[in-house]
Amino acid sequence: MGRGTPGMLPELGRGSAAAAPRAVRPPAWGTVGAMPTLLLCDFPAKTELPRWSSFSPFVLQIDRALALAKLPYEKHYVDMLKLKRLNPLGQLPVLVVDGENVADSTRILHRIEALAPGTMLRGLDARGQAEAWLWEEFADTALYPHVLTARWADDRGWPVPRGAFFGAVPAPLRSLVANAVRRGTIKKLVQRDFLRGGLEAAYERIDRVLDTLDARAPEQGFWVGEHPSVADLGLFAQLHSLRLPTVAHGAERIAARPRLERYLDRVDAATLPG
Ligand SMILES: N[C@@H](CCC(=O)N[C@@H](CS)C(=O)NCC(=O)O)C(=O)O
Repeated sequence: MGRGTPGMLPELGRGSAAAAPRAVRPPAWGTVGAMPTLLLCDFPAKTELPRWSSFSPFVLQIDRALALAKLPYEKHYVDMLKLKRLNPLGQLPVLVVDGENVADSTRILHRIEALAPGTMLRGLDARGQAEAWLWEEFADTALYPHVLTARWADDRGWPVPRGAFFGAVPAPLRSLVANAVRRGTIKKLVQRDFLRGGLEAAYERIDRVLDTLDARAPEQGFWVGEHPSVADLGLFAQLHSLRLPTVAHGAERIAARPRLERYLDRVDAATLPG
């Protein structure tokens, strides 16, 4: 599980990346040959930290979801020049399911639930399931900008993406390209109304959100029930990424909230691949 497969070419998988989600009949487990072949595509940069399987919170989320569902899979590190062949939107993760490219973390979670029914929403009634999906959506849209801000906009975090993501760019162009990508990321954060008031205002907002999550974090069990669900996968992926040890000012913000930290440690232990 989680090992690279440099020989495979998922870019050539059947594309369904931008298509609407469709119902998938779960395979008949126990039937010889019914187990789907799963390939999780990630960026080539590695954190070298075992509990942070990816720099991407969304890829990390799918790593943890596949571990929770106990679905065996391989990891594939994409050639960035071919990313749009894999997903026309140019984003990761993409999960290749028997040769079909499935993009977008939320769509992938739905597919995992179809492949291994009950694993993403264990023990939840219809209302609990709806709530779990809403928290997952909240995490994807409202928490991800915090991760980007801490790494890309803050000068203290910038050495991490600068050092990890641009190694393939020829040396004379490297800082030009890195700075252009950084400017583009900051511009998108401003457009999303997240950084419009500057870094200090963004951190004020981050701290308010983290305080609220700390107050809401369960002391036992998981976010919406006794078992881990898509709510935990979404929240964990973003908040665990915010506490990437090499971005100390992000990690300190989580460490300052012990209730939230204990909750994250519980999700970490329950979803660690291996
Ligand atoms: N809605 C997508 C968002 C995925 C996403 O933003 N992935 C980032 C990496 S963490 C990415 O591919 N960024 C490249 C880009 O947006 O150009 C999902 O949930 O999978």
